[in-house]
Amino acid sequence: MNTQPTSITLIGVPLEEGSGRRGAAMGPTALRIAGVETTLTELGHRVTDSGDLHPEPASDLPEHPKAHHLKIVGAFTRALEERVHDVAIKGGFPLILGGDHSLSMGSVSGMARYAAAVGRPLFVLWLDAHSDFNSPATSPSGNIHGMPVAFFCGQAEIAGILPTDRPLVDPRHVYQVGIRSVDPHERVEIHQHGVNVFDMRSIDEQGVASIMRDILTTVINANGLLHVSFDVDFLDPDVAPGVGTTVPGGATFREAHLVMEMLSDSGLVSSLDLVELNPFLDDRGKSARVLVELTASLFGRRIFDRPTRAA
Ligand code: 6HN
Ligand code: MN
Ligand code: MN
Ligand code: MN
Repeated sequence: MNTQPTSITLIGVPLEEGSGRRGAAMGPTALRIAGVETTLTELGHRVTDSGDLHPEPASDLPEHPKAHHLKIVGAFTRALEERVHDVAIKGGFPLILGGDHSLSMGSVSGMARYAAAVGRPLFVLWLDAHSDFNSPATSPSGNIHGMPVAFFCGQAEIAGILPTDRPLVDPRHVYQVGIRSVDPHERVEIHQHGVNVFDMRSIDEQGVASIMRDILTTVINANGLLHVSFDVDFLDPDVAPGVGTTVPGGATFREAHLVMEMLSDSGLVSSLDLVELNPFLDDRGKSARVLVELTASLFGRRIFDRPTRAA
């Protein structure tokens, strides 16, 4: 069981320009108001809030008709890549308070650089309604929050945001769970590149416990690090309405909790994104509170203690 006290560094990323609408920039503030820091401190962890990133727009990046707000998203990607890498290399756990999902281009790239430095493979658990495997060439919207997985797998080199010789994530090390909205090009791409997809039908048929057991066993056997990227729209909109891209038929409260509890038991998680929370669309802080609850489960909160079992 992962009840070891962890040194957690909160990194606020008030980024909304990747999403094509306003509101997600208020996400870090809402998560702080919902008590993320005290909740984790009460579980026995050391928590440092490093504040919000506020990079200047990257003047060397072009305007791009099919990758909106590239100068802003690119600047956040660079700043977050650096910050996440620095926290991890000092032995800390980067907990990213988003912000829209384009921020994962930075967080996952930073963890990929760290994983390469320590000689371990990086795995990514992508909890989302969407595959986020578009590129500027394939995206129907031009919104970069639909592109991060393709980016950190080296399949969407968006106009030189990060060097192309950076450590990439092997698409076969990406596990997507909760998927229920995939664009036509994405469907082809994720299949071609071997991304592991557990859509909502898989959850219905197999249950999340069996899916998670298989994923965790693979990561353990590879001595891997595991980055978890939690998009609010993984959850059913009834559970968490505070997100701009709701898709009906998402994960229930209990399914999401079980995922987090099993992740906690595994002790494998190295880093976490909480993304796409849009407090402007939320119902009196409901979604922010759910995210903090789920984060508490990932960091060791239990209903009852039970004997450890192998994943
Ligand atoms: N997200 N596939 C759509 C697009 O515009 O590329 C939606 C992307 C949603 C992204 O929820 O993080
Ligand atoms: Mn997403
Ligand atoms: Mn999504
Ligand atoms: Mn391709």
